[in-house]
Amino acid sequence: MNGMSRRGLFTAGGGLLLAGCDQLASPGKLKSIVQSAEMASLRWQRLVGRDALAPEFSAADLSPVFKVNGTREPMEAEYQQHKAENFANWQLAITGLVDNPMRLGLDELRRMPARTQITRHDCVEGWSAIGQWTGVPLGLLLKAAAMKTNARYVVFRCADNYGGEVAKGGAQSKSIYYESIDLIDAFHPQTILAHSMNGAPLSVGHGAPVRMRIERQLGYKQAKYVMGIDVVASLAGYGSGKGGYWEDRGYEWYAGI
Ligand SMILES: Nc1nc2c(c(=O)[nH]1)N[C@H]1C(S)=C(S)[C@@H](COP(=O)(O)O)O[C@H]1N2
Ligand SMILES: [Mo]
Repeated sequence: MNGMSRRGLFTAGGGLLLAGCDQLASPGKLKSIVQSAEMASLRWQRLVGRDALAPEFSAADLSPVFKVNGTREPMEAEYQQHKAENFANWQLAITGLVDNPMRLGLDELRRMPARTQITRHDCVEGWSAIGQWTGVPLGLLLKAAAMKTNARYVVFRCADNYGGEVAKGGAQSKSIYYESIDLIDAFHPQTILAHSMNGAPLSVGHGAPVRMRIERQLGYKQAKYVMGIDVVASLAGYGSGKGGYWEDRGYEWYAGI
């Protein structure tokens, strides 16, 4: 990322955030959307209200216990090293179809404009919990990275090699946990890269140093331990190509709630 736009991200961040949809509405982008077969489905998604906000709650509603699910701590050497250094040398990479690829440290992310939201997390396994999340709106980061007009999806690459929990019959073939969303969810105002939960730095169990909150989607879309964000035109290069660790195992890619 060049110096100018990096400064812009920190000093004019609020402005960038408000202009978060410019990227989608730029003439080149609009042209590529109109020309694509996706136009019909995008129009349909607008009709059914993909941009509506998920309900938000008050501090009194916070769950006394918020379950840790899936990976509880990535044991991979790279993650363990970052954890031992308290994530001081960890950097989030934003790469792919962007004009300004970026690497951002945890301190930098913490200094950026943030959104705080108290929302309900719904896991397909049948439990829910209400938590408070604080983090950088993903749209702000994508705006600063300047997506190219052929961008279609945002992929979150996680630190953990997940094989399922032994107690649930898992731990057979492990593969990197990853997730992906389209640009509507990417620019949704409640889609944030959370670095804090319930007012404290994110714990390892809940996804330190940063995890996604995509509040209109189910639990398995809420990628923990995000190491990299790739802007892509196709999901083919990841896992089995279905857009996520659980999607590759039969779950829906669009897990809207
Ligand atoms: N990297 C990673 N992200 C993940 C998972 C995981 O195993 N690894 N599990 C998912 C599932 S199924 C749920 S319900 C939530 C659990 O988040 P929590 O541990 O903060 O409750 O994380 C999601 N994100
Ligand atoms: Mo889940």
